[in-house]
Amino acid sequence: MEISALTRSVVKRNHAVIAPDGYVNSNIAGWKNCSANVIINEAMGANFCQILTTMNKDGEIMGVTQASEIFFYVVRGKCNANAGGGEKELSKGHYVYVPVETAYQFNCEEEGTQVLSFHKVYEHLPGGYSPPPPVIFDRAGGIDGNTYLGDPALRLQVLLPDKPAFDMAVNIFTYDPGGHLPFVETHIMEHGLLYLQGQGIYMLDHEWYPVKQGDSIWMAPFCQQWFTAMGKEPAVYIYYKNVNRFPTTV
Ligand code: UGY
Ligand code: MN
Repeated sequence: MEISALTRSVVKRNHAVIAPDGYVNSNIAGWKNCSANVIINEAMGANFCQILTTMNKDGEIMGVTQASEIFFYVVRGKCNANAGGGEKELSKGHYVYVPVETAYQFNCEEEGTQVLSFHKVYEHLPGGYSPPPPVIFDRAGGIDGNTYLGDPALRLQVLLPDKPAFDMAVNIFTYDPGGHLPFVETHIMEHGLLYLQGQGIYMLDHEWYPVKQGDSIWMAPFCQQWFTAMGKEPAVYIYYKNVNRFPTTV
């Protein structure tokens, strides 16, 4: 018998592990017939937001970005997407980057379609010499997984262009069973991630967590991090990282 008083989820000062068993839905204006779970946001201490939305019958995700850009990724199912005048049919692995001040609309074509989104207040480049990035429609399946730091057990797909106009990176990290980060990372950049496949052990600030498909993790700036994949299939997670801005204000 499962005991409902137990969970693997934890929320700490500088990291969180959120398993789906703890989800409670929120209502988001303009997002209709959807179950939206705000997994990470400022209330937790983060500087960005991660939402996992399940679209029910006639589900619709609609709005106009203001100060925040949004990256949408289809985890499963099918939907139709409009953003900045462009329109596309999306299925698993397709994604859309919506810059600031841009209208977007997603309509569910298959009940149960799940969409992950990362939201961040866009930091304009000083001097205003570079415009914000454009809308991007793409799919992860078309992006090469480059070997990470010389280890063929680790592959990294970089979903957004590595250009100064972008202040957000979203990557997909694949680890073969037994593959692991080559060192404990200690860095100022923040992460939000969702496990798309597999399982393993994450070390967050010297605490050890078993994690698997469906789990999310928040890592605050300087949260120390290390991961190793376990099991019979590769472990795969998609993650957010703030990039390309000088973070010091003093
Ligand atoms: O990009 C990164 O910092 C990445 N290697 N971190 C992580 O997967 N925890
Ligand atoms: Mn990292």
